[in-house]
Amino acid sequence: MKIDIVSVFPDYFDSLRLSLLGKAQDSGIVDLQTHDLRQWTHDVHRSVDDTPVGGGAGMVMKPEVWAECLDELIGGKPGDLSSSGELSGSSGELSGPVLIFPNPAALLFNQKQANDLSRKERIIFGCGRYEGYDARIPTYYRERGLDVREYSIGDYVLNGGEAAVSVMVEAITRLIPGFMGNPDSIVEESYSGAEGLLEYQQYTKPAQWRGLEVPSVLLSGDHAKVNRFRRDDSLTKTARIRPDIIERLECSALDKADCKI
Ligand code: 6GU
Repeated sequence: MKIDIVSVFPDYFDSLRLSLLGKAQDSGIVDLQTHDLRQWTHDVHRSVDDTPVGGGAGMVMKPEVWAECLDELIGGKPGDLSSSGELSGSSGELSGPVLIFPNPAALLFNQKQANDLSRKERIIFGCGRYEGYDARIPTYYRERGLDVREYSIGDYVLNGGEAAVSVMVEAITRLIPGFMGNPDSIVEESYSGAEGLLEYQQYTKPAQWRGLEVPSVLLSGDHAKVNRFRRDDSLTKTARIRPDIIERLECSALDKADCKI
Protein backbone atom coordinates (compact mmCIF):
# COMPACT_ATOMS: atom_id res chain seq x y z
CA MET A 1 0.00 0.00 0.00
CA LYS A 2 1.22 3.47 -0.87
CA ILE A 3 0.35 6.17 1.65
CA ASP A 4 0.95 9.90 1.17
CA ILE A 5 0.43 12.31 4.05
CA VAL A 6 0.29 16.04 3.39
CA SER A 7 0.68 18.37 6.36
CA VAL A 8 2.27 21.67 7.40
CA PHE A 9 4.00 19.59 10.10
CA PRO A 10 5.38 16.61 8.18
CA ASP A 11 7.86 15.86 11.01
CA TYR A 12 4.87 15.02 13.17
CA PHE A 13 4.81 11.65 11.40
CA ASP A 14 8.40 10.64 12.22
CA SER A 15 6.98 8.30 14.85
CA LEU A 16 5.37 6.21 12.10
CA ARG A 17 8.89 4.94 11.24
CA LEU A 18 8.98 3.11 14.58
CA SER A 19 7.74 -0.30 15.61
CA LEU A 20 5.68 -2.61 13.38
CA LEU A 21 4.82 0.14 10.91
CA GLY A 22 8.54 0.90 10.51
CA LYS A 23 9.19 -2.78 9.81
CA ALA A 24 6.35 -2.88 7.27
CA GLN A 25 8.02 0.03 5.46
CA ASP A 26 11.41 -1.72 5.50
CA SER A 27 9.87 -4.87 4.04
CA GLY A 28 7.95 -2.94 1.36
CA ILE A 29 4.44 -3.81 2.61
CA VAL A 30 3.83 -0.11 3.21
CA ASP A 31 5.36 2.79 1.26
CA LEU A 32 4.74 5.89 3.38
CA GLN A 33 5.70 9.37 2.17
CA THR A 34 5.11 12.64 3.99
CA HIS A 35 4.89 15.99 2.19
CA ASP A 36 5.08 19.58 3.42
CA LEU A 37 2.04 21.44 2.07
CA ARG A 38 4.09 24.68 1.94
CA GLN A 39 6.10 23.13 -0.89
CA TRP A 40 3.18 24.04 -3.15
CA THR A 41 2.97 27.73 -2.14
CA HIS A 42 4.39 30.52 -4.34
CA ASP A 43 4.33 33.59 -2.08
CA VAL A 44 7.19 34.73 0.19
CA HIS A 45 5.16 33.98 3.31
CA ARG A 46 4.38 30.47 2.04
CA SER A 47 0.84 30.99 3.29
CA VAL A 48 -1.63 28.13 3.26
CA ASP A 49 -4.61 29.80 4.94
CA ASP A 50 -6.81 32.88 4.79
CA THR A 51 -9.66 34.48 6.75
CA PRO A 52 -13.09 32.80 6.59
CA VAL A 53 -15.56 34.20 4.05
CA GLY A 54 -18.61 35.41 5.97
CA GLY A 55 -16.50 36.33 8.98
CA GLY A 56 -15.66 34.51 12.17
CA ALA A 57 -12.60 33.53 14.15
CA GLY A 58 -9.54 31.69 12.90
CA MET A 59 -8.19 30.83 9.49
CA VAL A 60 -9.26 28.45 6.73
CA MET A 61 -6.90 26.52 4.46
CA LYS A 62 -6.87 27.83 0.90
CA PRO A 63 -8.08 25.61 -1.93
CA GLU A 64 -5.42 26.66 -4.50
CA VAL A 65 -2.44 25.35 -2.53
CA TRP A 66 -4.18 22.07 -1.74
CA ALA A 67 -5.21 21.59 -5.37
CA GLU A 68 -1.68 22.10 -6.69
CA CYS A 69 -0.42 19.59 -4.17
CA LEU A 70 -3.14 17.00 -4.73
CA ASP A 71 -3.03 17.30 -8.55
CA GLU A 72 0.68 16.52 -8.41
CA LEU A 73 0.31 13.59 -6.02
CA ILE A 74 -2.63 12.12 -7.90
CA GLY A 75 -0.85 12.62 -11.20
CA GLY A 76 -2.38 14.00 -14.36
CA LYS A 77 -4.05 17.35 -14.81
CA PRO A 78 -7.30 17.81 -12.90
CA GLY A 79 -9.36 18.15 -16.08
CA ASP A 80 -8.18 14.68 -17.16
CA LEU A 81 -9.65 12.86 -14.24
CA SER A 82 -13.31 12.48 -15.12
CA SER A 83 -13.21 13.20 -18.85
CA SER A 84 -10.66 10.52 -19.71
CA GLY A 85 -12.12 8.04 -17.25
CA GLU A 86 -8.58 7.56 -16.05
CA LEU A 87 -9.63 7.13 -12.47
CA SER A 88 -12.69 4.96 -12.94
CA GLY A 89 -12.36 1.33 -13.92
CA SER A 90 -14.49 -0.30 -16.61
CA SER A 91 -16.70 -1.86 -13.93
CA GLY A 92 -17.67 1.66 -12.89
CA GLU A 93 -15.86 1.11 -9.61
CA LEU A 94 -13.57 3.85 -8.43
CA SER A 95 -9.92 3.16 -8.90
CA GLY A 96 -7.14 5.63 -8.19
CA PRO A 97 -6.19 6.76 -4.71
CA VAL A 98 -8.63 7.23 -1.85
CA LEU A 99 -8.42 10.79 -0.53
CA ILE A 100 -9.01 11.20 3.20
CA PHE A 101 -9.46 14.49 5.04
CA PRO A 102 -9.55 14.37 8.85
CA ASN A 103 -12.36 16.57 10.08
CA PRO A 104 -13.93 16.74 13.57
CA ALA A 105 -17.25 17.58 11.89
CA ALA A 106 -17.51 14.32 9.94
CA LEU A 107 -18.49 10.66 10.12
CA LEU A 108 -16.79 8.72 12.94
CA PHE A 109 -13.93 6.50 11.75
CA ASN A 110 -14.35 2.88 12.85
CA GLN A 111 -12.94 -0.62 12.42
CA LYS A 112 -15.20 -1.35 9.45
CA GLN A 113 -13.74 1.57 7.51
CA ALA A 114 -10.22 0.58 8.59
CA ASN A 115 -10.86 -2.90 7.19
CA ASP A 116 -12.18 -1.55 3.90
CA LEU A 117 -9.27 0.89 3.55
CA SER A 118 -6.68 -1.82 4.33
CA ARG A 119 -7.52 -3.32 0.91
CA LYS A 120 -6.78 -0.14 -1.07
CA GLU A 121 -3.63 0.28 -3.11
CA ARG A 122 -3.16 3.93 -2.37
CA ILE A 123 -4.41 6.45 0.19
CA ILE A 124 -3.65 10.17 0.35
CA PHE A 125 -4.30 11.93 3.68
CA GLY A 126 -4.64 15.73 3.69
CA CYS A 127 -4.23 17.18 7.17
CA GLY A 128 -6.19 20.34 7.87
CA ARG A 129 -4.97 22.81 10.48
CA TYR A 130 -6.41 25.94 12.02
CA GLU A 131 -10.20 26.16 11.73
CA GLY A 132 -10.30 23.71 8.84
CA TYR A 133 -10.04 23.72 5.05
CA ASP A 134 -12.13 25.23 2.27
CA ALA A 135 -15.13 22.92 1.76
CA ARG A 136 -14.66 23.01 -2.02
CA ILE A 137 -11.47 20.92 -1.81
CA PRO A 138 -13.18 17.57 -1.08
CA THR A 139 -16.11 18.50 -3.34
CA TYR A 140 -13.79 19.20 -6.28
CA TYR A 141 -12.01 15.82 -6.14
CA ARG A 142 -15.25 13.94 -5.45
CA GLU A 143 -16.78 15.48 -8.56
CA ARG A 144 -13.75 14.34 -10.48
CA GLY A 145 -14.47 10.72 -9.67
CA LEU A 146 -12.16 10.16 -6.73
CA ASP A 147 -13.19 8.28 -3.60
CA VAL A 148 -13.02 11.20 -1.14
CA ARG A 149 -13.77 10.65 2.55
CA GLU A 150 -13.84 12.87 5.62
CA TYR A 151 -13.53 11.24 9.03
CA SER A 152 -13.47 12.28 12.68
CA ILE A 153 -11.75 10.01 15.20
CA GLY A 154 -13.98 10.95 18.15
CA ASP A 155 -16.24 13.53 19.71
CA TYR A 156 -13.60 15.97 20.88
CA VAL A 157 -11.57 18.67 19.10
CA LEU A 158 -7.86 18.49 18.28
CA ASN A 159 -5.67 21.34 16.99
CA GLY A 160 -5.27 19.71 13.62
CA GLY A 161 -5.71 16.51 11.67
CA GLU A 162 -2.19 15.14 12.28
CA ALA A 163 -2.98 13.07 15.38
CA ALA A 164 -6.15 11.78 13.73
CA VAL A 165 -4.22 10.71 10.62
CA SER A 166 -1.64 8.90 12.79
CA VAL A 167 -4.48 6.98 14.40
CA MET A 168 -6.11 6.10 11.08
CA VAL A 169 -2.81 5.04 9.45
CA GLU A 170 -2.07 2.70 12.36
CA ALA A 171 -5.60 1.24 12.38
CA ILE A 172 -5.53 0.65 8.60
CA THR A 173 -1.98 -0.63 8.03
CA ARG A 174 -2.04 -3.29 10.75
CA LEU A 175 -4.88 -4.97 8.84
CA ILE A 176 -2.86 -5.32 5.62
CA PRO A 177 -2.14 -9.03 4.99
CA GLY A 178 1.43 -9.80 6.08
CA PHE A 179 1.70 -6.80 8.40
CA MET A 180 1.20 -8.72 11.64
CA GLY A 181 3.59 -11.43 12.75
CA ASN A 182 0.66 -13.44 14.06
CA PRO A 183 -2.49 -12.78 12.00
CA ASP A 184 -4.66 -14.52 14.66
CA SER A 185 -4.05 -11.61 17.02
CA ILE A 186 -6.26 -9.30 14.99
CA VAL A 187 -9.13 -11.77 14.73
CA GLU A 188 -10.35 -11.82 18.32
CA GLU A 189 -9.56 -8.32 19.47
CA SER A 190 -12.02 -5.59 20.30
CA TYR A 191 -14.20 -4.25 17.49
CA SER A 192 -12.84 -6.73 14.94
CA GLY A 193 -15.56 -9.38 15.07
CA ALA A 194 -18.66 -8.95 12.95
CA GLU A 195 -20.56 -8.05 16.12
CA GLY A 196 -17.98 -5.59 17.45
CA LEU A 197 -18.20 -6.74 21.08
CA LEU A 198 -15.45 -5.49 23.39
CA GLU A 199 -12.71 -8.01 24.01
CA TYR A 200 -12.82 -10.23 27.10
CA GLN A 201 -10.30 -9.64 29.91
CA GLN A 202 -6.93 -11.35 29.64
CA TYR A 203 -4.65 -12.79 32.31
CA THR A 204 -1.17 -14.30 32.39
CA LYS A 205 0.77 -16.20 35.07
CA PRO A 206 1.03 -16.29 38.09
CA ALA A 207 -2.45 -17.65 38.87
CA GLN A 208 -2.31 -15.80 42.22
CA TRP A 209 -0.85 -12.31 42.45
CA ARG A 210 -1.08 -9.91 45.41
CA GLY A 211 -4.20 -11.66 46.60
CA LEU A 212 -5.93 -11.52 43.20
CA GLU A 213 -6.75 -14.75 41.37
CA VAL A 214 -7.08 -15.65 37.71
CA PRO A 215 -10.66 -16.96 37.13
CA SER A 216 -10.39 -20.71 37.80
CA VAL A 217 -12.22 -21.74 34.60
CA LEU A 218 -9.27 -20.40 32.57
CA LEU A 219 -7.04 -22.95 34.33
CA SER A 220 -9.46 -25.85 33.75
CA GLY A 221 -8.20 -26.86 30.30
CA ASP A 222 -11.84 -27.20 29.16
CA HIS A 223 -11.85 -25.20 25.91
CA ALA A 224 -15.64 -25.10 25.57
CA LYS A 225 -15.95 -23.71 29.09
CA VAL A 226 -13.14 -21.20 28.49
CA ASN A 227 -14.82 -19.98 25.29
CA ARG A 228 -18.18 -19.64 27.06
CA PHE A 229 -16.59 -17.73 29.94
CA ARG A 230 -14.83 -15.35 27.57
CA ARG A 231 -17.93 -14.71 25.51
CA ASP A 232 -19.96 -13.97 28.66
CA ASP A 233 -17.19 -11.62 29.79
CA SER A 234 -17.33 -9.82 26.41
CA LEU A 235 -21.11 -9.51 26.53
CA THR A 236 -21.35 -8.25 30.13
CA LYS A 237 -18.45 -5.84 29.70
CA THR A 238 -19.94 -4.45 26.47
CA ALA A 239 -23.42 -4.13 28.01
CA ARG A 240 -21.98 -2.27 30.98
CA ILE A 241 -19.66 0.23 29.30
CA ARG A 242 -20.87 0.36 25.67
CA PRO A 243 -24.63 -0.35 25.68
CA ASP A 244 -24.83 1.35 22.27
CA ILE A 245 -22.91 -1.61 20.76
CA ILE A 246 -25.33 -4.13 22.32
CA GLU A 247 -28.32 -2.17 20.97
CA ARG A 248 -26.94 -2.44 17.45
CA LEU A 249 -26.36 -6.22 17.73
CA GLU A 250 -28.22 -8.38 15.22
CA CYS A 251 -30.35 -11.01 17.01
CA SER A 252 -28.83 -13.65 14.75
CA ALA A 253 -25.42 -12.86 16.27
CA LEU A 254 -26.60 -14.18 19.64
CA ASP A 255 -26.99 -17.82 20.63
CA LYS A 256 -29.32 -19.21 23.28
CA ALA A 257 -26.65 -19.31 25.95
CA ASP A 258 -25.95 -15.60 25.41
CA CYS A 259 -29.46 -14.69 26.49
CA LYS A 260 -28.97 -15.40 30.19
CA ILE A 261 -26.57 -12.44 30.32
CL1 6GU B 1 -10.16 14.20 12.32
N1 6GU B 1 -9.53 16.52 13.42
C1 6GU B 1 -9.53 17.38 14.44
N2 6GU B 1 -8.96 18.58 14.28
N3 6GU B 1 -10.07 17.13 15.61
C2 6GU B 1 -10.64 15.94 15.75
C3 6GU B 1 -10.68 14.98 14.74
C4 6GU B 1 -10.13 15.31 13.56
N4 6GU B 1 -11.34 13.91 15.18
C5 6GU B 1 -11.68 14.18 16.42
N5 6GU B 1 -11.27 15.40 16.77
